[in-house]
Amino acid sequence: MTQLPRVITDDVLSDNLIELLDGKIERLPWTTLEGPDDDSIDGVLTFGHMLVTAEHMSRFPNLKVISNYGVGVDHIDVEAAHKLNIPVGNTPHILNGTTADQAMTLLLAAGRRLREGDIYARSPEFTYFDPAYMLGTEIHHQTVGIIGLGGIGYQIARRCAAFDMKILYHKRTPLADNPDNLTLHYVSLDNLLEQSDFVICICPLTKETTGLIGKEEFSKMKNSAVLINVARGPVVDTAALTEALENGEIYAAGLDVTDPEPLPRDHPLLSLNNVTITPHLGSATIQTRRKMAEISVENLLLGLRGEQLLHSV
Ligand code: 8YV
Repeated sequence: MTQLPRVITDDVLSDNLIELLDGKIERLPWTTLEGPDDDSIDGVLTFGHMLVTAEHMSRFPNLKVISNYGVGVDHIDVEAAHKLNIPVGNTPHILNGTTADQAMTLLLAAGRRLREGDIYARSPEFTYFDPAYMLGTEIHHQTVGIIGLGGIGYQIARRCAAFDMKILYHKRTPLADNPDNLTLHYVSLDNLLEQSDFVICICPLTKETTGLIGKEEFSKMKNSAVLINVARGPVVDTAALTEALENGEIYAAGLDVTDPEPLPRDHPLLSLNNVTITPHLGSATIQTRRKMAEISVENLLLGLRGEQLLHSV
């Protein structure tokens, strides 16, 4: 019997992944990564955001591929992998629309106080209608500032255009390709923070973007502004965000990611009414997660055979 490739995977995998990997690899537990040197390991498949460091890679001299289920690879030392000629696969493009939908879900929910409204509508206190309660902030015709206008950011911009919003964006270099001819205004980060009613973070997590939105940045934002983070938790300084929300420096926040993730259960952010949090659901639809499983498994199998991956970073 031929030996199956030996692949370290997260201990918890989705049913999609389990089905697609069946009979194709020998699955090894995540603890293998922390174990002794092993020249029989062929691949690593990351499902969540467990760290894969240079030190890990150095212990497996025959590692042929690291395949990530997701587009963001900030939990993998990509530079170290490149030095060792280990391709790192990811699943871009297919989740752009879905993650943009999640950004809009949070924008609408935070702006129109969906979380509080839902709780109130179910509570015994809701006995009469009062036109003065729970006023939110307008969304259509407001100004949105998108930080990081990549594939997902562009899909967010398309959705904001449909809400008649004025769209500002900031990224390292102005957008080269605008296939839908959207009216987009390239501005500095300071201008974006000062002018936006909604600030949406959707940039990759890098050394440069870690702590990008902190105390100083909140002080530049409008008191009526809403912050949305669908990027990675550490892009926003959690302590500064908590303070800004508590002190009314900004109006509300909608977070799909936090730092740390999850937050400790007694974290003050969790008791604030003006924050709406989802547990990292950016790409969490049945259809998109299926496609992510297919692409990450295809990347893994191609890498194990020494062939070019469908998508790599
Ligand atoms: C994934 C994500 O679901 O793709 C990404 O970068 O943040 C999410 O959409 C997550 O990474 C799953 O591992």
